[in-house]
Amino acid sequence: MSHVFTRALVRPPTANFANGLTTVKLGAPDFVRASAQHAAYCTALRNCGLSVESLALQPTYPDATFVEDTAVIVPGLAVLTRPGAASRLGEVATVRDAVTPAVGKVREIVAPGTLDGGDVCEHGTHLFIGISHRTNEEGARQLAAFVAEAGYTASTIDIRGIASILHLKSGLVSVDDGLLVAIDGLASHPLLKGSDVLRVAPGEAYAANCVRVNARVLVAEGFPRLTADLKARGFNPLPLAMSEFQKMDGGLSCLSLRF
Ligand code: CIR
Repeated sequence: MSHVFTRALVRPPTANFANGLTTVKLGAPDFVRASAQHAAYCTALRNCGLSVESLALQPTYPDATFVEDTAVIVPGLAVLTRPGAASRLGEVATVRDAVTPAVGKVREIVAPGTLDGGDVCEHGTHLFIGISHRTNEEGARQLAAFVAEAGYTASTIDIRGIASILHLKSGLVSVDDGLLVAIDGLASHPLLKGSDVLRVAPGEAYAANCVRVNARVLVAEGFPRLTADLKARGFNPLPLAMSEFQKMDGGLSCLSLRF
């Protein structure tokens, strides 16, 4: 069983969205198209049964649309992060204001810890935490200690040698307690031994960042093999256009906090 989600926090992109951080060379995103893709994403979440709350626009932080990086939410506990990119540190404050009334207990990663929510792959009651160029060992240690209070275990996966992904969840996601989706570089990781892993075809690596939301699995549009493989395993994929967010190193999961 995966969680039943009832709510999502999102933040629409701002007109200066193209000024955010990116490592991919896919050209500048188009703001109008990004806004339309974001609106369609919100509609998809609503169609999955979630009430969607939009946080105020934050033009000072062009990456603030990637709200997932600012908090890790498990039932009854929200852990506010300390993003690893200095330009994103200021995004957390408004998320604090939104999650505090919504989730019973709030904790916070503090210096010298850094952690991006995109590095956290929740699989049942276990968290795989990516050690990346954004998330450090100390951030992972703090998160593991906090979620232990909520009955979660945690382990770390070092992704610093995998140049193709920014965050762990760019390459490893859980669609169900019984199934992980992973890129080649992660599928054989010793910590995944014994788990059922659906390997994403090398040409479809971007699609690995799919998101289970209640009865559906949101998948990036244009990746037919993963969509077909998910269907073959009994899931119900919902393809969404993501081109403009992909240009900024963002995937489907980063655009919302679901709880
Ligand atoms: C960044 O580099 O921080 C943003 N441009 C993209 C963040 C993507 N977030 C995610 O995968 N969770």
